[in-house]
Amino acid sequence: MILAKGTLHAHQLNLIPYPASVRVLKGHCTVNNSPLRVNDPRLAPILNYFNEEMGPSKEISIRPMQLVKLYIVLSSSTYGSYTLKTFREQLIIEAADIAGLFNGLVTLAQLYRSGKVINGKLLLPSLVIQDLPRFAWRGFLLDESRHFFDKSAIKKLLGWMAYYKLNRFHWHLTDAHGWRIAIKQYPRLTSVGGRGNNTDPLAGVKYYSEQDIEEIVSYARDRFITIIPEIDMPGHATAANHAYAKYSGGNSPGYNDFTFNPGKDSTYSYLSTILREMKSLFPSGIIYLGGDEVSLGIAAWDKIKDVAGLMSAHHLTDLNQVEHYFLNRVADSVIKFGENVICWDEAVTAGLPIKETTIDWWRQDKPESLIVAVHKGYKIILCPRLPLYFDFVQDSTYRSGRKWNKRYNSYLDVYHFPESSIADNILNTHKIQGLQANLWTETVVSAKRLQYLVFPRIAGLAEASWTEPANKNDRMFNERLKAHLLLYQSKHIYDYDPFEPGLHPEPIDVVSDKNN
Ligand code: TNX
Repeated sequence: MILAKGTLHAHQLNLIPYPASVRVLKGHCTVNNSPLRVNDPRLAPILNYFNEEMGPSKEISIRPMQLVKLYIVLSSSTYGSYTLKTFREQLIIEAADIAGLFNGLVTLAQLYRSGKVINGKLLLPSLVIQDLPRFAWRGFLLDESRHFFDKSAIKKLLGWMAYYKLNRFHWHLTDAHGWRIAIKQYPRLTSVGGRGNNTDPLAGVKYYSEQDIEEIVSYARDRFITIIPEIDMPGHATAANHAYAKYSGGNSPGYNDFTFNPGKDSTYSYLSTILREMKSLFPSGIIYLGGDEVSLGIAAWDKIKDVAGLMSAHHLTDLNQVEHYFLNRVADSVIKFGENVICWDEAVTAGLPIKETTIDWWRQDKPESLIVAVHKGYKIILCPRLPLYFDFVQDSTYRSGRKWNKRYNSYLDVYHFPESSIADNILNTHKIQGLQANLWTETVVSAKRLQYLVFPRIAGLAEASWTEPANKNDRMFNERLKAHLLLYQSKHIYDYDPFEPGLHPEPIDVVSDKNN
């Protein structure tokens, strides 16, 4: 780029997600790259992320610390919106709330990286950016049951999420292959349920302690990311059932101990104790109750006396009604202790309370499920397998990972969502809270493969969930993305390079049998 008068184009600032409006003015803003400080000391904590992310640079001489003026202004603007102004030696961010100030700081961090160092000073263009998010929920899911990563991998991921203004981390902590969160009242959940993973049933016990969770929750909070924990139920409960067999819902072909037993009162008090502990660890105000793929293990319920008893006591005529009864009873107890709930879209017909429930639509082959959610008036998150499952491959040459009838998810497919496949009349209902990409980890064991699946699709996700369609543009995005690929390289991220796919070969952890 840079700074020859009048030649700088706003896209050359390499901002991802692209802001609602960027006005480049004449002249420069001169800054140094030493830690920022703020005009209001009460706001100092929100600089932690910026100062950690940017660090003091060796390239730039250390002068008195750069002052950034942060103002909370009275206005009714969208949560998280901000105005950023740079001119002469002034950096000013105005927002109606603290999340907006943080978003402005993240944009400033990206601007720093597109500035030019001249004579030991960093020159930025003078500009005014006015920005607001398209969606409130800009999410990412990581499955830690199939394979466990660790605290440092999670922090790295949260750091990148913040850099891309993603603000919801859906933590899939329990499933068939491992229970990954310590619960005080039920220690066997981790000592037994934490053993093994999707590729090695004998792998050592792995889980997060209460202290680990506190540390990660506060790390996320400093980056304005809310963590939504998931305890998957009544299906995907195999690991828990190995620990406490008395709550198992029995065996069905290929799916032994897959569900909790919906017929016993004690199952509900067990789960409600667990969920209360979750509430005390996660200040999200919302707990994920799963509800997916119960049909895989439901046949087992036919053989259980307690279930037959429940059905006659509550006049339930089939197992689907039992599944709905289960979800309602657990949701009721969670809502009673003050939390909202979120479930996969199978739960859309379960009759869960509209006001307190959010539905995650993941089955792109079941558009009717999304339509029912809209008609019933649920809040909705869009995370369809196509294009938002990051365990799906992003290139036809991949040998591991999923496809769907030969279709897969390139970074541009992610970028063009949701207007590429969701009708305007659905998007305009205001029920759509936002988007989420899901990384299931059946084929992901190493941090290297995790990075390869996440980068650069996370950049596409950022712009898909933040930027209005009128400001989205493939060619410009590609140019900005090239600068981000250089950043990945300098941070030792093992990314997929869409411009030179051979550059980084696919790291294969598991040869997948689902590659259709
Ligand atoms: C479906 S998405 C699942 C997960 C798998 C994923 C693999 C969902 C609610 N259930 O349990 O890991 O497919 O792509």
